[in-house]
This record gives sequence, C-alpha cells and structure tokens, in this order.
Amino acid sequence: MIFVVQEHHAKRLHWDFRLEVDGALKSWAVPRGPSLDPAQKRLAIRVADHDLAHADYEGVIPEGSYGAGPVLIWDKGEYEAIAPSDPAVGLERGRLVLQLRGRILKGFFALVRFSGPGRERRWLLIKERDAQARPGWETPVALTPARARRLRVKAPSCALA
Ligand SMILES: [Mn+2]
Repeated sequence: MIFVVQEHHAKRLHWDFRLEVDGALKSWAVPRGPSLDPAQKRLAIRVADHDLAHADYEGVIPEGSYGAGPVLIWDKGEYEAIAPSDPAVGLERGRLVLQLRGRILKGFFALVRFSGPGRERRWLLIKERDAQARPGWETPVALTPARARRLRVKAPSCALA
C-alpha cells in the first residue's frame, strides 16, 4: 500500500500525510510537516479521505477553491502497517505503527490519537528511534521558484481539505 505526503502552500503552509487504507487515502494535515527527529512530535489533524488518484496530484489549486495554492508531492512510497497489521483497526483504536519506505521518510513511525472529548481529529506523527532517525533534522520545503514555474493550475479530482 502507498503513502504520500503533499506539501500544500494554502493560506497556511502544511503537509498532507496520506495513507492508502481500504482503497482510499486516509489523510492528516501536518502544520509543521513530518520529521525524522524522534523528539519532534508533529501535530497531525485528521481531514477528509481522498480518492487514491489524488496521490499523484501536483499543481496549483485554483483561486476561489478551498485550499487554493501550490501542491507538490514531497514524498511518496510504500508503507506497511506493523501494529496492528490491519491499518483500519489501528485507525479505529487511535494508534498505528507504520514502516515507511519513501525517498525521505524511512523506517518506523507512530500515529497516535489524542484522548479526550473534542480531540478526536488530533493525532501526533512521531518518528521512532531506529536506524533511520535523524536527531536535529529539519523538514525541508520542496517548493522552489523553478518548481513553482512548472506547476500548472489544475483542479483536484476531489474536494481538498
Ligand atoms: Mn492540504
């Protein structure tokens, strides 16, 4: 199954972390982006599921549309749900350990939901302490002026969040 992280320059820059689960992309908006530093627990807010086709989306969401602004694929690859082995069960329980095989994100990560009423959408994305951990690592921003010039205005195939 695939995961993708899309860098999204909407009104506020964030990274959309998406996991293929049961034929859809389960999605979180990560304001500060994923980190390879286990000390950096990154807030990840559950947002609407997206179609699988959205994993390939790059472009500029048109002005006047929700999330207007550039979207780039920041990282993409395969993932494996380690615990539990069925990621849908982990989503339900609010705790998921994943092994990511991306260009940037590699090794084990945990997604852990906050507890307490009104906090159901709030999760943390945390790098586990393994051989791929990089203490002090800073999330790189992929959008450069050269890449911005190559992006085309293109409506996404599904509503963005
Ligand atoms: Mn977004």
